This record gives sequence, structure tokens and C-alpha cells, in this order.
Amino acid sequence: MRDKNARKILTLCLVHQHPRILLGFKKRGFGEGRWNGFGGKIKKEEIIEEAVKREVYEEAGIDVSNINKSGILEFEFKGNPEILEVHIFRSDNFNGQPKESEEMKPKWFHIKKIPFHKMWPDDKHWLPLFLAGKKFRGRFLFDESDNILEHNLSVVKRLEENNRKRQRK
Ligand code: 6U4
Repeated sequence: MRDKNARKILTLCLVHQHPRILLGFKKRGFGEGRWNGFGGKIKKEEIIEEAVKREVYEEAGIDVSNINKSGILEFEFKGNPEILEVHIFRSDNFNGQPKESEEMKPKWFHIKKIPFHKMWPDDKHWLPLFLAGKKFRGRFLFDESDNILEHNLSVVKRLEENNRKRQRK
């Protein structure tokens, strides 16, 4: 059995106002130099939805009100026992004007012009499901250069909600 302590829960939120999507250019930290949604770690006192809203506000300067969970993905790196469990949320509504933060530079992209070549390599697999309004679960294994070695991804009817229990431990 895998050590549960090696699991890190992260959030990722994408604002999708058809036909555009808001991405942020990560200026520093994990995933630096890539376009991605907004998100990060969950603080001890937070439930996951609070963490989603806080991270979007901190990184893009906007308030997302209605958020819905779209997917749960597990990321692993060969030779590293840590599992990143990323909870992906969508929002189609927000207050404020997206503005650059220390961590991210937000920009709208037409969904036909998503810069997949400058994103995490898994994004081209699951983002089409996200844009189609599907719910999904999956796992990706990367090598040390972030190439995908193995992956599985499936559309699900419902996403199991076991993360709150885990957070409160
Ligand atoms: P801090 O604590 O701010 O320095 P940082 O290194 O910036 O942390 P973190 O942990 O806050 O990063 O957030 C990492 C973000 O990257 C989360 O929103 C989840 C997302 N992420 C991680 N792996 C990803 C992957 N393979 N594909 C993807 N997003 C990923 O699309």
C-alpha cells in the first residue's frame, strides 16, 4: 500500500466563458513558464472550495462565485513516491477584472487557440473533456523531463467526495 502522507491535494480552477477560457502564465514555482488554471495548496482550516476561491483571487484578482468540480487527476513522477491529487474546478462567472499577480499573468484564450505546447502535457488530454462539460478522473505518470510515461483518463458520472475527510486529518 502507498503511504497516504505522500499525497498532496491541490486545486486548479479554470474560468470558461464560451468560447473563451482564462489561463494564467505561471511566473514562478511549480509549473513555472507554463499556461495553466489558477490554484495551489489547501490550508489546514479550509475546505477545498474555499481554497479554490482564495487561490483564484490571489493569483488572478477575481472572485469566482459559482464553482463546480470537473475532475480529479493524480500526477506522479517516476522515482518519487509523492502523489499530487489535483481537484479541477470550473467557473463561468466572476467579479472583478483579471489582473497580474506575483505568481500568474492572466490572459483570455479562444478555445481553438489554447497554447497546449506551453502547458502541462496532460492538459491536451483532459481539457477537451473539461470544455465539453464532462466530469473525469485520471492518472498520469511523468518522467523527470515531464514526459508522460503512462496515463489513464475516464469520463465519470459523479466524482467521489472523500477529500474533506482527508483534509481534516
Ligand atoms: P507555492 O506554495 O505557491 O510556492 P507553487 O510551487 O507555486 O506553490 P502550487 O503547489 O501552489 O505551486 O500549485 C501547483 C499548481 O499546479 C496547482 O494549481 C495544480 C497545478 N498542477 C500541478 N501539476 C499539474 C499538471 N500536471 N497539470 C496541470 N496542472 C498541474 O494542468
